Amino acid sequence: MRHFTSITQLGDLQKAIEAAEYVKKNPFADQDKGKNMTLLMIFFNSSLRTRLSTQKAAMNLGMNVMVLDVNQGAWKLETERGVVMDGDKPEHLLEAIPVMGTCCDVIGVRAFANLTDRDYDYNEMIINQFIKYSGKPVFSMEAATRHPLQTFADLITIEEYKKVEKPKIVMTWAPHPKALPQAVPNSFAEGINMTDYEFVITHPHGYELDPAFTGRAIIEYDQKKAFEGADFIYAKNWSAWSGENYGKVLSTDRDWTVDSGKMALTNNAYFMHCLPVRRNMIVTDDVIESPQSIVIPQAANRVVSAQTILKMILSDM
Ligand code: AN0
Ligand code: CP
Repeated sequence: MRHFTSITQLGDLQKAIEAAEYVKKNPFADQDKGKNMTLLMIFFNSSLRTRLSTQKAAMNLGMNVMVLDVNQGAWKLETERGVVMDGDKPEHLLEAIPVMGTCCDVIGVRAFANLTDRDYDYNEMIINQFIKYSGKPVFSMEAATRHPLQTFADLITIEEYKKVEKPKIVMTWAPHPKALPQAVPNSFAEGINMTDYEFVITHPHGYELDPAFTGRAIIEYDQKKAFEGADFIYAKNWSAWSGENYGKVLSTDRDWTVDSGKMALTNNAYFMHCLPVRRNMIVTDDVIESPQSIVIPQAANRVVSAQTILKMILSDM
C-alpha cells in the first residue's frame, strides 16, 4: 500500500485485523523497519488522539517524527489555484507541499472539510494535492470525507468485544452545538460495509449521509426502534450533507442524546465514540462512565491502527 485515505484500501479486512492483533501483542517487533525514516505529520486542524497515537506508532517502528501545525508557526497556506495572493496567506500549497516532501519519507495529513462547498470537500482537494505533489506516501489523519485510521481502530475494537459472529451495529446521530464534518460517520459506514455485520444508521430527517458511504445500511428515523437488540452503539454528530443544507446544523435536539433509558433497549450494547465527545449533548455522564462504555480501549487502539498502517506503508516503499 502506498497511500492510505480510505479503509477500503485495506482489501482483505480480516487479514488487516490479524496484522493489527500481531502489532498489539508485539509493539516493538519492528523497531528496525522505520530506521532512518522520517514521518512528517501535518495538521490543518486540532487533534489530541491522532497526534499522540500516530507519533507513538511511528516511534514504535523506530521512525523519526516531525509535527507541523500549519496554522500555528508555519506560513498560512493558500489552497486555491489562480488566487491573487494579496490577502493574509503568504505561501501556496503548491510550493509548500513539494518542500515538505523533501524533508521526510512519509506524510500524514489532517485537513477537515470546510463545510461550505460540498464539491470541493468531496473531491478531497487538499489530501489529493499532497498525493500529487509531495512525491511521498501520504496517509489521512482525517481528511474532508473520511477518517480511516479511526475506522480501523473502531473495527479492531469491535472484533475484540463482539460476543456473536454478526453483531448488530447501530450508528446514531446525536446533538452537538457546532457543525462537524461527515468524515467519521462516512468512514465508519464504509468500514462496517466491508463486514457482514447487521448495520443500522439512525438520525433525524435531513441528516442523510452520502449513499456512496452508507451503502447497504438500514436507515431508521426512530432512534429507539434502531437501538432495539443492538450489540454496539456508535454515537457521532455530523452536519447535514444533503443539497442546500450542506454543512448546516439542523437540530440540537437533546431527545437524541444517548442515555441509559435508550441503552436499556439494546442487547446490553457497548457504547463507542471516537472522541472528543461533549458529555450530556452526545451521551450522558452515566452512559459514558458505565462498564459498557469502551471509549478508552477504542482510543487506545488508535496506536495499533496507526502502527499497522505505517508498517504496511513502510513495507511497500
Ligand atoms: C471532529 C469531527 O467530528 O470530525 C474530529 C473527530 C475525530 N470533531 C470535532 O471537531 C469535535
Ligand atoms: N478521534 C480523533 O481523531 O481524535 P483527535 O481529533 O483528538 O485526533
